[in-house]
Amino acid sequence: MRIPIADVTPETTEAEIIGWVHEVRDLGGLAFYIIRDRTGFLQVTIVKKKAPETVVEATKETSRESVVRVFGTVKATEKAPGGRELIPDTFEIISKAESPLPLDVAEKVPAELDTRLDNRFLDSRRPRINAIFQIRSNITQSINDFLFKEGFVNITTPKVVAAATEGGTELFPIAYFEKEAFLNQSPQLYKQMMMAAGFEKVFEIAPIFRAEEHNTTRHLNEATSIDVEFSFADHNDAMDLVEKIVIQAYESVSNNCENALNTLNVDLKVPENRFPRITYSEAIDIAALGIEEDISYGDDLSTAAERAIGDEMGEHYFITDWPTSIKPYYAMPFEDQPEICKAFDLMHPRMELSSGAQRIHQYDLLVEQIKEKGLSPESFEFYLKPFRYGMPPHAGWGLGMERLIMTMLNLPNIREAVLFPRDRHRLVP
Ligand code: AMO
Repeated sequence: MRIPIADVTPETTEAEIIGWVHEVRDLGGLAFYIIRDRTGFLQVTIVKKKAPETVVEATKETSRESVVRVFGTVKATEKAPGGRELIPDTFEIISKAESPLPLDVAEKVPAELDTRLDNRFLDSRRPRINAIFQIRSNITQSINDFLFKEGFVNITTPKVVAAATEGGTELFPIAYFEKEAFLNQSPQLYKQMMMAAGFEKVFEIAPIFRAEEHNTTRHLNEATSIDVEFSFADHNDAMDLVEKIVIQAYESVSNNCENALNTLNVDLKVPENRFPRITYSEAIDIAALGIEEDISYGDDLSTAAERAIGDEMGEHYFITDWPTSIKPYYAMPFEDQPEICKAFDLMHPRMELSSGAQRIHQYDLLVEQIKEKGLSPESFEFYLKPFRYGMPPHAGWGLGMERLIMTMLNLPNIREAVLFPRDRHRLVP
């Protein structure tokens, strides 16, 4: 019976393992085969004079990254990884790998990101890459668990839609019979509609599509958004919740992914319990001191501005009190000062992680704001209708999964946090 490699200890007497041939070192009379499965490595040691003929014959045929089944006696030894080696009685090639390999899984030969992404199935065999996706899986699980425990209802909203939510320029048009349709930029309108549907607390972790023109290290054309919307809540409640979610994601990874973090050489620091909150106007002042280009009140924050503020803050922080003019139509203006609104961004020193707001729940005000942005209320009819029949006050946010992972693990490129990234030039695999 096959056992995982991590379960083979120096005290084990016999073991059958199945795994990939990670490395071969043939010294003539003596050969070492390092076998890898997702739990670890095991050295198979073959003394050719002593080993069964069938074992020696099979190893002659074996190439790196072939899948093999090995059965034999386990011996404790200081010299092998994990303090044990396997002396085989049988050695069977289950699936032979062609040579040369398109990518060196053992990482002796470095590979460009493009080559790695072209061969993602091989790239992900590398323990370092595999570790990223084990951590990603843990984050997904912990966020789901947390939100379910808090009473949130998981929803699934359409990804083929008729209208833009976040602005018209970043839309992907698609062929949808005789109609004009788009890939959804955000579940924004649908999650808000679910407040009128009485769910009170909803969340969705799903793809969003953005036709970003530029190829950057922090934008994807298909990203994963963690979206939350809840009723009888304001922007402060929404900030408290996203802060909690981020901290508990760090805690979960810190508590459950020790091996993966070690493999990645990441010394994870769980953030402090409260993230500082600065206003947009304070953020502009900090940026103005730190960057060469001109920046003034009412401008969006450029990458350079975000970096300058991030350097100054040095930890996660919120930017609050944004000008109403540069936030989406659905953000609630302050009652006493309508030129600023109850929107916020959650920032990591490297980049924005999340945007959110208390939303406008009054029909007339919402129509006014849609018009103010130069959009036509008619194209939002399906969204506006629920606001006419009892819409509770509500708030929410969208948190970028890949950016959360990228900043947590200090990855240089957002593509590292996605199995099959979609960017301007990449549609396959
Ligand atoms: P926003 O457009 O700021 O807000 O998106 C929310 C978060 O999603 C992530 N994100 C991306 N990540 C990678 N590549 C992209 N192209 C990309 N675009 C967005 C970011 C960002 O902070 N409807 C609002 C949210 C809300 O108010 O609930 C929205 O979509 O981490």
